[in-house]
Amino acid sequence: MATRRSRQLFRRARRVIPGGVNSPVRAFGSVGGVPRFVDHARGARIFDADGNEYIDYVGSWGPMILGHAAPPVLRALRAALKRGTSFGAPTESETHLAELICGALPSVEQVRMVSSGTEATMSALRLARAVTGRSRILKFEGCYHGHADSLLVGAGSGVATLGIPGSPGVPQAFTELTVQAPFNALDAVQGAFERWRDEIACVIVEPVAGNMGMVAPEPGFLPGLRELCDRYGALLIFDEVMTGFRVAWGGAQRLFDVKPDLTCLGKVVGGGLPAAAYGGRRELMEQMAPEGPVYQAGTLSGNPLAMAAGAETLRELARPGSYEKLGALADQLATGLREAAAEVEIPLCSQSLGGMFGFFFHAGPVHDFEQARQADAACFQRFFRGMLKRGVYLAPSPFEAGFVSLAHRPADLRATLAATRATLASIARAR
Ligand code: KE4
Repeated sequence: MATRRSRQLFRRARRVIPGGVNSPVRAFGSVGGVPRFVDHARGARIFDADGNEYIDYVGSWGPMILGHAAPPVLRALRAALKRGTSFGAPTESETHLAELICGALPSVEQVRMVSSGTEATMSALRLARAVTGRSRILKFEGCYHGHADSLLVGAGSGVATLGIPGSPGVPQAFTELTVQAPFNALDAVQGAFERWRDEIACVIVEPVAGNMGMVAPEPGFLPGLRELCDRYGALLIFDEVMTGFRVAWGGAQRLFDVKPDLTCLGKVVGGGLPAAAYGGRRELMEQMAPEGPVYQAGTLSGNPLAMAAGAETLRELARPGSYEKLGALADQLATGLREAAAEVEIPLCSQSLGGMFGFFFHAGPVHDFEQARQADAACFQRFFRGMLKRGVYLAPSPFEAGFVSLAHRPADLRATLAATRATLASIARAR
């Protein structure tokens, strides 16, 4: 497979951009090789600078749920472009997208638009601390909520532990207020509340974890978090930046019938443009400036182009049958991966929910980050590179989820599963 042009572009990029990328995972650090510089994309496929074509399961890390360059979204963007690109003043398009979000999510009466998932979670944490008057937050090991300082904590142990900086530049003082527990470990959360009772402002969780690979909540985990937060007066924050409008129209909160106090959204709600949001009950959101005292602001918050792309994406997703189709595609992929691995006796477990899927080179089950880390990273790397060579573009890290779109066709799935069988067979032969 030719990669000469990507290689040249990567060398040139590294001279002026750290690591040659504007987000670390894109550099292929976990899988090696040359990151493919994308020239263009359409539907379920991306085309790189060397003219190679790939069936895409990254979808820009979730936003491209309709497929790339979806005609309705391009039409909406062309119409918005004619009116200008950014005003720093309110527009009806922001209210329209906010109405769509509030109509879809049972727990959201008001929502504030921001420009990234990091901003959404950072603001939700500030609001939770403000309304409770408490400073500690509890998050889960392996869950990623963007790169705000208090959320960049290193991996903990098997019990609830005080966060340690997960990156240079994050002061110890910022992470000491972050308690970390294993995902799915309700007992560890209970223990944390018993230890730090009325100090914990909120629990923030990816209701379906997608940043340690895909790990589903165990039965009772999410309702248990709801009950513990109610018992100890803490807020429950669902970080649905990835799961919102991805696993179901109303997100994971509707799928699992658990109402968080605050919800963070991103990715799909921007339709491929920079937009994210956080929202919840009116009594909470009214605390946000200018109505209330809690400050948060953003030059490009509610950008009209992003609002147009987001609203059109949700309008298309609202059509009957969208989530049945997404679910069937992701399920077919997860099942095919499992069956292909079993044929050559390579340990692999996989799962899917709505339009997202995940797999581990691990016999399974995987319930938390500790188990996710035991998966065979070398096998993942060989699999990723074999699939890339065969024209299938997966997330370049074992600790990510995969995404299908409404543009993926049965032929794409057939080609993907053929590439899967060929790649796994070559891995098995090399063992
Ligand atoms: P952004 O700041 O990247 O828009 O959103 C941060 C974020 C928050 N919450 C969840 C659950 C997320 O998954 C993310 C970002 N996801 C990663 C990939 N898993 C984005 C890709 C990247 O970092 O380049």
